[in-house]
Amino acid sequence: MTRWLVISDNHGDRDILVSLKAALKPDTIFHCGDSEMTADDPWFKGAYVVQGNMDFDSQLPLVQTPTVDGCKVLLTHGHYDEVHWDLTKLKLHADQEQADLVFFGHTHELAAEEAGGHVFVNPGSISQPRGEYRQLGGTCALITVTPTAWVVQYYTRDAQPVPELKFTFTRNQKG
Ligand SMILES: [Mn+2]
Repeated sequence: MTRWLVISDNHGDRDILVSLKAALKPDTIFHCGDSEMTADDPWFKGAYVVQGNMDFDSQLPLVQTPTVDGCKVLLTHGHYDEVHWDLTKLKLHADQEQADLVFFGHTHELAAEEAGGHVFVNPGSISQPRGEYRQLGGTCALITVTPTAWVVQYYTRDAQPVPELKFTFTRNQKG
């Protein structure tokens, strides 16, 4: 069982990344972009991170597709997949990559759903939230990976779990 932190769109608010890493102690970190930090920032050491539309360090990759703990992940900010519109393009991208999990940001609205054999997680913006849950003041997602499930639990900036924002997805058993 491992715990992954998925976080996005802190827009230069580096302090919140530091405090959440310390509080949640994740095994692996995925940053979905718009950090407004540079690729060599020590906070990113050991983390998977991509470039958002507000990131100008070309050392940051646009897409990452690592296999972590036996799960194929598609990590992307989402602006090139036009996620502001709907998830049509992102779903095609996920099909192409045969991704189990897709982590994206850009909309600043949290979302967790299964579609077409992929689990899509938008952690929301930790610093500039929009949409239905913006009153939480910013969110990230902590995913507990077990052999049979991904449990997505959203957290607030003060590292408190939001009870109604917990989603369990059964892992496809691929032989
Ligand atoms: Mn953003």
